[in-house]
Amino acid sequence: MLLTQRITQHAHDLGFQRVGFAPADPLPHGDAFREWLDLGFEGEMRWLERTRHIRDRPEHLLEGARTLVAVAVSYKTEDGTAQPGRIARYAQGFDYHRVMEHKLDALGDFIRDDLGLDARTRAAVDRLPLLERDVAWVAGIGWYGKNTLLLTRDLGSFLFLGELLVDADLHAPTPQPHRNFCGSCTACLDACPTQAFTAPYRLDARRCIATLTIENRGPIPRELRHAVGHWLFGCDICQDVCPWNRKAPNTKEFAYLGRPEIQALSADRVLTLSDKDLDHLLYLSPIRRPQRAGLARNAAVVLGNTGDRRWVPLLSSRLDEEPDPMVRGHIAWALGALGGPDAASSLLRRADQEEDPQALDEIRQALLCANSMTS
Ligand code: B12
Repeated sequence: MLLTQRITQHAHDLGFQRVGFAPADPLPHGDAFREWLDLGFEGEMRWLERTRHIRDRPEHLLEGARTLVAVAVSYKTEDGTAQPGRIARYAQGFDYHRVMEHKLDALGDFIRDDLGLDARTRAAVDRLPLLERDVAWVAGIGWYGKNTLLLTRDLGSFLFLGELLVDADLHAPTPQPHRNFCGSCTACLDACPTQAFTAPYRLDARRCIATLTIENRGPIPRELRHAVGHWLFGCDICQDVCPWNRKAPNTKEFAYLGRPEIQALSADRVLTLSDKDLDHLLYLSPIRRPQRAGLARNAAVVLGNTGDRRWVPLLSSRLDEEPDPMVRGHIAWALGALGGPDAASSLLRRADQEEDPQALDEIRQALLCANSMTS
């Protein structure tokens, strides 16, 4: 059996559903990445700018790198999140970084111990500066959808990608970049509620609900809050509408199946759980990333978007008790969005005590909103 066949077989045994090989050469879409940065589309994700010249150069990640083993695994699950508040599918299970890095390290051990290759390897999953979709595309795993996600015909796009860099030549056949099967379909571009796609294959990440609810540490821009809708963490809309995802099977990987305690994390629970309880609940979960304040901010926006005034008492009590002024500002916004006399009187009461200028500004604007819909 060829080296690449044995590695592929072992990667399958480890649970990776797609495996491809590519030389560790400069990647083809490095210039597209830099143009994207020049347009400022990375927003607050300055760490992307800092890696401007290396993301398309795998050799920076492992001295003498010769080969990239690209892997993909589905995380598609039935959405089981409690309402109000939806959690993107990728985050309903355990943190994929750790699971995949661990398995890729095991693949590296297999290359050394079982195949007897004197090779150094390095696992990459999301956190290393590498254009991972470009690697998967070059390695023939799938094609770029217009929503920029890597797609396959049988597994769709609910995929995690990872790579193993190897400083040995594995004698892989020259890969063929995957053919594109999107045709004239624009369902993903049309469905985005924040109009984050400026063109096919081009996402203004500043408008993407995933950025707004996960990466963003500050306020969600007021003009985008309604469009965030019921998304508590991340967003799946541009994948949910993709025809290729309709028939894709659910994942078989235990780690990515929805965890009941995570799926039960509705927006109102986020606002009422203690820091300690939330911390325990989010053990090994990707939802830790925006920290409590980011998640509470999102929860307030979700409740404001329900249009259901039954949330006014909860929001009113949180407006008095919430320690973070940025979150108080979003709670005020939610009260303004729900409107009505009770929301207005809570806002008025808080306006007298509020010392933070930004939170006070939010309260004043929310009051205008609430008063305009007092009935
Ligand atoms: C930064 C980042 C984000 C940012 C920016 C997303 C983006 N589109 O770039 C934000 C926070 C918005 C984000 C969101 C999500 N992310 Co993210 N993210 C990343 C990260 C760390 C870097 C991506 C990057 O380099 N962006 C830079 C820009 C320039 O890339 P791009 O827009 O895709 O442009 C490329 C292509 O469009 C292509 N291209 C350009 N022009 C053209 C023209 C043609 C004709 C073609 C064919 C191609 C092409 O070349 C460009 C360079 O590669 C990667 C992990 C990694 N290290 O790669 C994960 C990664 C892309 N994310 C992932 C996931 C799962 C998500 C979410 C689904 C999570 C969620 N549910 O909320 C959403 C999806 C949103 C979306 N539609 O992209 C997965 C995607 C797996 C897949 N199937 O593709 C990755 C690969 C992580 C992983 N290891 O699995 N993410």
